[in-house]
Amino acid sequence: MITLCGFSASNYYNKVKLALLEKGVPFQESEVWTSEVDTHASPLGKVPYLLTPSGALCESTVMLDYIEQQYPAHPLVPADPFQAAKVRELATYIDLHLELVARNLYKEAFFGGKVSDNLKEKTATQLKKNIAAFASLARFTPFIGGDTFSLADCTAVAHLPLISTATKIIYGQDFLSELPVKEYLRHLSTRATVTQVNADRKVSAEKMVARRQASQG
Ligand SMILES: N[C@@H](CCC(=O)N[C@@H](CS)C(=O)NCC(=O)O)C(=O)O
Repeated sequence: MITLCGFSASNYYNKVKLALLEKGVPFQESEVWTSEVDTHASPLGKVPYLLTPSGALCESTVMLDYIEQQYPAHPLVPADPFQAAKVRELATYIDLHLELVARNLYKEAFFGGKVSDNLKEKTATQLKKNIAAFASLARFTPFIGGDTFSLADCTAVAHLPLISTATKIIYGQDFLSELPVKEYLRHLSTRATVTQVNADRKVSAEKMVARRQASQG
């Protein structure tokens, strides 16, 4: 049995959890907050990480690749090497060029901190450029890469709502609003797996807020 460590309010945790649920892989969850991470398993102290019978693994994309190879049933990547690469290309765009850039805003958007005006400006310019590029790769027909659910959907479902919310809070405008993201997420939320991830996320987010309030006295 493999164990997914982290917490359900984390978008990277949910990317991996959704893949495990979609593939029907038996797994257990271990709630680990960032202050409690085993740095032998995840040396940068990040969640999620995976405990497997062969050892620990960190980095969500690496985990998805391991899960895909270890449990080939219900594939999340097409068999054709080029189509498989296209799915990974899309997932990489969302991870690196959208989420990682929008992450600059989270401190102020979600955690009561402050982000400098300079960083907000730089992030807006970068995000606009990257979202336009992403738009030329994404399909939404009805899945992010075309007519089949793939690991790029696990990435999109986990990250796109955060990018919309963060840009709306910081700039007063959802930077993804010109793409059919709302319809896409609505359609995806009819899947039992996504419903479960979203329900667990809400409970975990409330717990996270309560923990923060308790630690601030
Ligand atoms: N590249 C990592 C990113 C994971 C990540 O940033 N996780 C966040 C939670 S969503 C975290 O652990 N942040 C705490 C930290 O960076 O110290 C992955 O794909 O797993």
